[in-house]
Amino acid sequence: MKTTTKLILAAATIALLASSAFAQTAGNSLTNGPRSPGPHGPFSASDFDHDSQVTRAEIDQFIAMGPERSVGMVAYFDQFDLNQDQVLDESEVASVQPEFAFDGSDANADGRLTLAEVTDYANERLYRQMGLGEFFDLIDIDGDDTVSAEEIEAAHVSGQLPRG
Ligand SMILES: [Ca+2]
Ligand SMILES: [Ca+2]
Ligand SMILES: [Ca+2]
Repeated sequence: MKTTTKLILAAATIALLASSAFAQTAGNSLTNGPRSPGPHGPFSASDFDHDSQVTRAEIDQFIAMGPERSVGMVAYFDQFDLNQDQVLDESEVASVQPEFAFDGSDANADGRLTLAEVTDYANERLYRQMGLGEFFDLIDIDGDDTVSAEEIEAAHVSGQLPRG
């Protein structure tokens, strides 16, 4: 066998291994949850300038990065359940954009999502049940278009924003 042929085969093998490792990771995140959870949920993820508060501009930018965040997870599920059988089968799951929209909700890790699984997952956090802009308004008690560190802490205390 020529050296170049061997090299091509080696490269193909590496590519195959890399793609199966990627598929493994993607399957796990569908089951195991958001890739970068923080202590303040969406207010950790959207504090882009790390000043411990979230402005309207920051939350709007975060929503634009994940359209499911504008409507809540159950409403977003409906958009991908094309045959309306209350299950996202593997082909429907494959059509989900962004890919991470339902991360964490595949409780039995079978690669399919039932409406019950997504509803149960959404019910664990108020911010998964409603549009994130609406949730921002709820936590922004003084209505100054900024969720301050104090308002985040108040939401932890009230239970509207569980820690972690
Ligand atoms: Ca900020
Ligand atoms: Ca379906
Ligand atoms: Ca405020």
